[in-house]
Amino acid sequence: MIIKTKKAIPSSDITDQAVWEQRRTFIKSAALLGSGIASWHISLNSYAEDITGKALPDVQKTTIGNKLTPTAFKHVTSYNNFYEFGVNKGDPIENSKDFQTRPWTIKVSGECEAPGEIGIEDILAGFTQEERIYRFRCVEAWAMVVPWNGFSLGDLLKRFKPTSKAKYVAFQTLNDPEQMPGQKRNILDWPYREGLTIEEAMHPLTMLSTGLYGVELPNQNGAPVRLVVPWKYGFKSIKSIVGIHFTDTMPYTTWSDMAADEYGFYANVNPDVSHPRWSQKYHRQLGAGVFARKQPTELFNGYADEVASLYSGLDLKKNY
Ligand SMILES: Nc1nc2c(c(=O)[nH]1)N[C@H]1C(S)=C(S)[C@@H](COP(=O)(O)O)O[C@H]1N2
Ligand SMILES: [Mo]
Repeated sequence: MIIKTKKAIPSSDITDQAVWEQRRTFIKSAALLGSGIASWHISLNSYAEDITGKALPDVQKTTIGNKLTPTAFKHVTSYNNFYEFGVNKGDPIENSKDFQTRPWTIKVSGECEAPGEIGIEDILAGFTQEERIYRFRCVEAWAMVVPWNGFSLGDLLKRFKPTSKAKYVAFQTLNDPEQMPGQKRNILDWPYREGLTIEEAMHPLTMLSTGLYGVELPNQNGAPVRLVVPWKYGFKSIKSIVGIHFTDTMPYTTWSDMAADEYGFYANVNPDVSHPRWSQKYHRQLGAGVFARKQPTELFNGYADEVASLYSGLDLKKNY
């Protein structure tokens, strides 16, 4: 009689609940894997799907990076580092929704003949917005390919006429704890600050970005204006900039001050210099999925032909 009853019970009921759940998970992930491959294939052509935001007027297409396949917009705009809005990758998109980026002014000061200010409207109207597809590599070993919109930082800097004493350029993010809840916590020495040598700042690849994928920068990506330095680790690409200062001494930078053994001033992408807690030899492409193979990271993130000459004579293992 017991045997008879058992036979009558559907298999789902006699299967131990955990085993059942496990099997369902397996079936689900097998299905996901299948669809993952399919959507990866589609995403080669449709990275631009789901783009939301205010279109930038007159973005000039360029050939820079036109052989690279951009990462999907949704990944680039939902997996962020922007500690002013929280320390988890999913925090900035949630916590920056109400961030006010108008009016916005960048103050330019220090070793220059024409210090002054420039408003975001003049930045948008006064400089040709180009599309440049750049690789972007974070210290945490994730990478992405982004069609950034903007122009060479040097074109803006020249207007303020830096003097021969301007050996470095320092940058500063907005300091506004009311709008940036992360700044109410003592996690970094606010405001976020970064710096470049004047040669790096004037290099034509170094970009002041006002948008991505043809739309104005989403708040979580550093609206309304941020730096993009494609051969350096992501933390050099400071967001929501309000201050630019020319100086003759190497400026204070937030991360290298906080953990000098982990983050250097130069921070050039270098597979041969490990972060103390992990190797930098490989990276994973954002959105490629957990089954995707790691890819080897290149010196200067693949931009050695363009920028290696900036560092001739510099020991890149010491000066990381
Ligand atoms: N002001 C500010 N800028 C910042 C950061 C930050 O926390 N605050 N994070 C940096 C780091 S560590 C990275 S990897 C990039 C991430 O840029 P993304 O979110 O557009 O990918 O922004 C950089 N710029
Ligand atoms: Mo980063």
